[in-house]
Amino acid sequence: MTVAEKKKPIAERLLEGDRNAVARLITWAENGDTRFHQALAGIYPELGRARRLGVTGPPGAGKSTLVNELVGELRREDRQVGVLAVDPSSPFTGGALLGDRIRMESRTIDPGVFIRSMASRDSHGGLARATIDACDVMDAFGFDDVLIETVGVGQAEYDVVSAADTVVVVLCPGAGDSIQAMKSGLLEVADIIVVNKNDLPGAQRMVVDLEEAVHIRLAGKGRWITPVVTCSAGRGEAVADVLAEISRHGEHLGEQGLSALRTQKRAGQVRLAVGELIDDYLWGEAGYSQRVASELDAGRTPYEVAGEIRDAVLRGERP
Ligand SMILES: Nc1nc2c(ncn2[C@@H]2O[C@H](COP(=O)(O)OP(=O)(O)OP(=O)(O)O)[C@@H](O)[C@H]2O)c(=O)[nH]1
Ligand SMILES: [Mg+2]
Repeated sequence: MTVAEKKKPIAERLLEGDRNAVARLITWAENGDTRFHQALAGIYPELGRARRLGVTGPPGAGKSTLVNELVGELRREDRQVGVLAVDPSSPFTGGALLGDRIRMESRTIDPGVFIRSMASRDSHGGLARATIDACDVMDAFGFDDVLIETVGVGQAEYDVVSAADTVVVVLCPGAGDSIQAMKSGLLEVADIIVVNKNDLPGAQRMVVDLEEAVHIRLAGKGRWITPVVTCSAGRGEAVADVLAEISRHGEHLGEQGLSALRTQKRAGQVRLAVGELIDDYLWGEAGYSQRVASELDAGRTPYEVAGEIRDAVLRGERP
């Protein structure tokens, strides 16, 4: 890289197809580095071309195997694919991510594919924000599809997957998975439910149970009725059916629906950012911590103190 190239704004380098810029920007996103904000301003007008697909589900359901197969299908259509393997449960690269890397290795030598594992150092909301940012980076780079894989075990993961236009929930027969999924709210986040490992007994039964559950639980939610499809990612069977449902969901949304959905998600992103900014301000620069301590010492309840802080902020008072 020449000195002149290094001086070029990173947003520009990204738009020109520099893969190092992809990696660097995603690292900034992960670390909550504020240099990302400036870079985003440079790429923002270019966003919106990539299809963003979330793949979630319980541990071991076959998400990585399915993602790998989906990537294969998409590559056959000559689409450029970015993959984000997001691991909310282990902020510092753990074994599962290494496993994912190895499983996906066959794809990593393909220049039409970019695979990145992601974690976040900060807790609440940090990973959701980083995932959205990383999707934006991949979108601006020019990937046709961005696949986000995350283990679906709780709210933090659902927040992560909310960066997607279409959410695929992967389940597999055995271990009471369908009941678990119904309890944990996985069905509610699903646009498509995949019963993977249909080479194993119990898959058909599970499809029937889930279809029933979808009709009971999700009826009237909107015109889209969450389809339940089955495949064997491990054997590479019926993966095209999953992709067909993904496309069908995209067609269902249509240009207007997609645009409305994305605006809604951007609004959520703004709320997240406002929360973080105000939080930083109050407990950093403005120094409200001291006031909290003294009011608590004076015997006030936490809610009383919180109310007073809000009122003080609204009055423009400094502590
Ligand atoms: N029998 C069978 N096994 C499968 C199938 N797909 C995946 N597996 C196996 O299931 C295990 C888990 O697959 P992964 O793709 O790692 O599952 P995952 O959901 O990504 O797992 P985590 O990321 O650890 O939550 C592996 O041993 C796979 O080989 C399938 O269609 N049939
Ligand atoms: Mg995995």
